[in-house]
Amino acid sequence: MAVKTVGGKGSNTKDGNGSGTYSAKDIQVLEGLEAVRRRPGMYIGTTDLRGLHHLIREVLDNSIDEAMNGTCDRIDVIIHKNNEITVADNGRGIPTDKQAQTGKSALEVVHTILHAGGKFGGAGYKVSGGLHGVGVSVVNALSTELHVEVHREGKVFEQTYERGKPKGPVKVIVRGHYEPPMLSWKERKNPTGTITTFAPDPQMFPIIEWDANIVSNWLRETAYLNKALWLSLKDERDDRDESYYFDGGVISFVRHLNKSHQNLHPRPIYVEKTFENDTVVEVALQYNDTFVEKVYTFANNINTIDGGAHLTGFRTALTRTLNAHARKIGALKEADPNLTAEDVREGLTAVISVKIKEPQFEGQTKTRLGNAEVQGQVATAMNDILGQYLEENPQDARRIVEKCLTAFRAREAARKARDLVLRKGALDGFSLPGKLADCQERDPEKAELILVEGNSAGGSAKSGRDRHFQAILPLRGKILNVEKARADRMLGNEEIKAIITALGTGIGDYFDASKLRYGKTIILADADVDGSHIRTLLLTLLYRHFKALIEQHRIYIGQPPLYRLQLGKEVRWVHSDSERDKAVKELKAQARTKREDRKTAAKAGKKATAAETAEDEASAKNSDEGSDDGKGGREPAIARYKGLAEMNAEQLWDTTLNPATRTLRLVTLDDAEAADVVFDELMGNEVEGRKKWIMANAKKAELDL
Ligand code: 0RA
Repeated sequence: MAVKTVGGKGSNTKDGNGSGTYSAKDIQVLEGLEAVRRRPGMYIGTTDLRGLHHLIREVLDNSIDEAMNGTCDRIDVIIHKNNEITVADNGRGIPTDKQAQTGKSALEVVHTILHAGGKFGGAGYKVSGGLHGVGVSVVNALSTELHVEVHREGKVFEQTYERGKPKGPVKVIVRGHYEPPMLSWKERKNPTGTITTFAPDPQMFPIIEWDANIVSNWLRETAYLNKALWLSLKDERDDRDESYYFDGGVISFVRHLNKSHQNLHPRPIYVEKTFENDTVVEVALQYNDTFVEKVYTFANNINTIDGGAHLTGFRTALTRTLNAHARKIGALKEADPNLTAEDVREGLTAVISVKIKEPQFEGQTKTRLGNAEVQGQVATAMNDILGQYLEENPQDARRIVEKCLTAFRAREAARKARDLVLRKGALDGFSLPGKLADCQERDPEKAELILVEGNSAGGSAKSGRDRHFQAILPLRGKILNVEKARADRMLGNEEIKAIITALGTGIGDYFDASKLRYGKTIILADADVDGSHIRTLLLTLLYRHFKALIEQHRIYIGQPPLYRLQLGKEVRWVHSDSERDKAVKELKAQARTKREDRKTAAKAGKKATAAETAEDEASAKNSDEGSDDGKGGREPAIARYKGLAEMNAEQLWDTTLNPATRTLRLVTLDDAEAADVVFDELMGNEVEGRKKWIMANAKKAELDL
C-alpha cells in the first residue's frame, strides 16, 4: 500500500500494543479475526463479487451512520488503480482514546475485535440489518492491508494492519497523508474525519474486480435518503468521477423514479416528521398514469424489501385518507364500497424512509422492519399532510381519486375475464403448448425449462438437449410487454400463455408454487440488443407475475459463448473479451510447451508418433486450427458467435446446455429496484428514454445480461 510515513517522530501513543507482552485478550482477538478468515462466508455471505463489494458497503455504512447522526456531510469513495479502496468522511473521527476494558485505543479495538463497533456508539442511528453492521474488523481481517487515518482534536492519528493484525501502535503523525473531504475549506479550522484505505486479500477473494456501478448506485440511493449529504465516487482506473447530492432527499428520489412518466400531479407530496422518541419519518409520493406500483421502503438507509411496520402504516393511512376524500367530494356515493388498499396502488410511486434509534430487522434476510410503534408514527405523519394536500389541491385530488376508481373497475373486469379464461381451461395443465418439447423427467426438482429466443435456435436446442430432463420452449419474436398490458390482454397473448402453461403454476390469485413443473427455468437469448430486449421482457413478466420463482432462485439466464478459439485440436469457448485474451495466452503457452517437449524428444532420438505428425501437418495448413504468429509460434483461430442460431445442436449442447460445462447466471431480486428502473425505462411509455437506454447499454447488455 502506498502510504508514506510523513510524521512519526516521537509520536507513539502510550496505548499501543507494541511492547511485547502478549495477554489472553490478544489471543482472543486474533482468534476472533482468524475465525473470519477461516469462514468468511459467515460474516459477509459470500466471497464472490457480491461479498467483495460488501467490504465497501461495510466501511461506507460507518460513515453513513456518522452522517445520520448529523456530524458528517460528505463521504468520498475512491477505487484506486491497484484495486485498493479508500472511504473518507468528514465526521468527528473514530475515537482514539484508551478503552477501559482493553487498555487499547478505541481505534484499534474497533478494527481488531469483532462487533466492537457499537461499543463507543452511544445512542445514534445505527445501520444494522442483514449482513450489514458486522463491523470494520471483518473488512480488516479480509484485507492484506488496511490503513486508517483519523483527524480530530487538531491531531492526526494513524494505524496500519496486515490481515487484521496491527503492524504497530496507533501513532500521532504531524501531517496526514490525506485531508478529510470538505464541502467548504473556509468553514473549518480543525478539519475532522476518518479515512480508511484497504486492499482486499486475494487469498480470500478469488476475483478482485470492482464494479463502479454497484458503488455508484449505493451512493445515489444514500444521497436520496440523506438530504444535503454529499457523496462522491472516483474511479482512478478510468477517471470516472461523480458526485451525488440531493437537497430534496426522498422528493428527488420519487422525481427520479417518475421521470419517464406522465404524472397526475406536478410535485410529489412530501411529509417529514420527528417523533418524541427521535424517530424520523419521511415520505414522498406521486401518482403517474401507469398501472404499476413502485413503493420503496427504507429503515436507517437499509432497503427493507419485505416491508414491515412503516409500509403497513403508509398503506393504511393512504387508503383511509383517499376514501375519506372520495366520499367528501362525492366520487364515492353512500352505497359504494370503500376503495381497498389494492385500488390505491396503480401508478403509485412512493419512497418511505424512517430513521430509528433501535431498528429491529426481521425475516430470514432481515429485510422487514419489525418495530411495531413505527406503524402508527408513519400513519400519523401521513394522515394530516395528505388530507391537507387533497383539500388544497382539488384538481390533483380529483385525478388521483378517479385513477383509483378506474383501478377498482378495471380489476373487477379483469377478474371476470380471467375467471372466464381459466374456466375455459386454457391455462390448466392438460393443454400444454404445442411448441413445448417436454422432457421425460416428472420430478420438477430434476427438470428444467429452457426458454429459447427464436424458432431456429429453438430447433437446434431441441436436437441438442438432453431430453431426459430438459424441456425446450421456443419463443417467436418479441413477447408482449406486460407492464403496459392488463391481465385480460396478457392472457390473450400466445407466447405468454405458453410460458404460463408450461410453468404450470397459474398466475395472479391462482398462482400456486407447488404446481411448478420445472425446478429451473433458463432464459436463453442472443448476446445482442434484440436478445437483451427479449431477456428484459421475460424478466419483466417473471418479476411482475412469478416473483416467488425469482425469490426461490429458480430463474437463470443462460450464457451462450461469444467466441470459439481453436489452436491445433484444442478448442475453447469463452464468454467475454477478457476471457478470450486469457485463453489466447493459455493456448499459446500450451502449444509452446508441446513444441518444446517434441524438440526435446526429437533430440533424444525419439520418433514422433503418427498422430503427432498428422497433427503437426494439419495445423500447419488448416487456418481453422490457427495461423502463424510470425514469431515461430501459432496464433489461435478466433470465431465470434453472434447468435444461438449460428451453433449446431452439438455445439449448443457443449457450450450452453450441458450442466457440466455451461455457464448460468442466477437471477436475484437483490437489485430489484435497479431492475425495476431498467424495466421502467425500457418498458414504460416514453419511447425516447427506451431508445436512449438501449443505446447506452447495448454494449454492456451484451456482456452482463
Ligand atoms: C462514535 C463516536 C464518535 C465517532 C464515531 C463513532 C465515528 C465512527 C466512524 C467510522 C467511520 N467514520 C466515523 N466517524 C465517526 C465520536 C464521539 C466524540 O467525538 O466524542
